[in-house]
Amino acid sequence: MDATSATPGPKKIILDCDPGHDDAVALLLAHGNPDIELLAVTTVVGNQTLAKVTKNALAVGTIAGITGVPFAAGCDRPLVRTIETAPDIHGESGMDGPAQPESTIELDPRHAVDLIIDTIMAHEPGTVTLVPTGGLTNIAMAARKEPRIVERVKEVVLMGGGYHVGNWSAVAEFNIMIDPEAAHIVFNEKWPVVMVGLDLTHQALATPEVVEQIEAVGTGPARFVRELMDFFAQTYKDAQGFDYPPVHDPCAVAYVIDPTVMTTRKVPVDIELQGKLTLGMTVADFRMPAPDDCHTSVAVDLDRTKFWNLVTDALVRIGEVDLGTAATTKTTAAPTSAAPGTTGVAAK
Ligand SMILES: [Ca+2]
Repeated sequence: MDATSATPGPKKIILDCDPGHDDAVALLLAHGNPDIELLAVTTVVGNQTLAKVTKNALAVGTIAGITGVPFAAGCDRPLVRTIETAPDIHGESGMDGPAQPESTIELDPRHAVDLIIDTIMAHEPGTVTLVPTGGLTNIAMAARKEPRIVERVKEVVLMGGGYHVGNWSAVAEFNIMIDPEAAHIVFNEKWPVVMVGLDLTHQALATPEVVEQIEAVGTGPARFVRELMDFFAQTYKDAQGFDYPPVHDPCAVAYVIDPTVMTTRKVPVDIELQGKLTLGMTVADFRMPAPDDCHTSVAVDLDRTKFWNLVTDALVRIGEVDLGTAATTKTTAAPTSAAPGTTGVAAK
């Protein structure tokens, strides 16, 4: 695989998610950005039960006006561990805050693991990027059920982990910690893995300026994001002491759209499965230059202006969505930077 050659046309992704306030923004970004071709949306237990996050994914798909993209539900529990959800961050529904419309999207009858495998095998090798923004259960299962996907996938760009902080323990991040065995499988398969972890996503804070920029888009989907951020801000303040909430998941999508939105560093990463205090830690070995066969890298610094402008631009392009028919009124041209009437978010 030649990762350096630019593939013509939009980048094909499968979004494997557990909506989730930030997963919702990731889905809107993937749908609204013209450089992304969303092949499938799959769900996995995580922020809430599988039933709840799947309902949420379908609701976001409806709000975004997504049509013609299969949505499938996946694993309803981790490989080994008992289910652990995050109601203190995402509420009882998994996406508390805004009202949810009745979904107009019908769930694909396939299991998400099969949809992931079918989709990868149906496309040319090296063309499909996996973007997991929840626990890694579905991705690990897919790699075990059909090992040929490992060579076919272009890369795995995941939100999870952190090389110097955790959020579910002192050193482990939620998506990795809820299914560390699955994470171990995904990080140890020899596909390229880009870990967009807390080191990076804690730079993607929905500050008042960011929320204002999004709200200025003035559409239903933009108001939905604003309401998501209002709820997220409160829980992140109460549960983790953040002034503004980190909007993790769209960072992974943004990397696929434009890798220059962040810096990355090649480094061996493995998952701790034994430690009493360190279970689920993404252990990055920075002692030496990465070996030639190193297939993992970690995200380091975010270009905040570029990132939030991508999110805003996607909302502008999605435009107003008629929830009666879920038909979109996409604009044909969108400004290259910020929404009309806004000036973009200053970095820092
Ligand atoms: Ca998520």
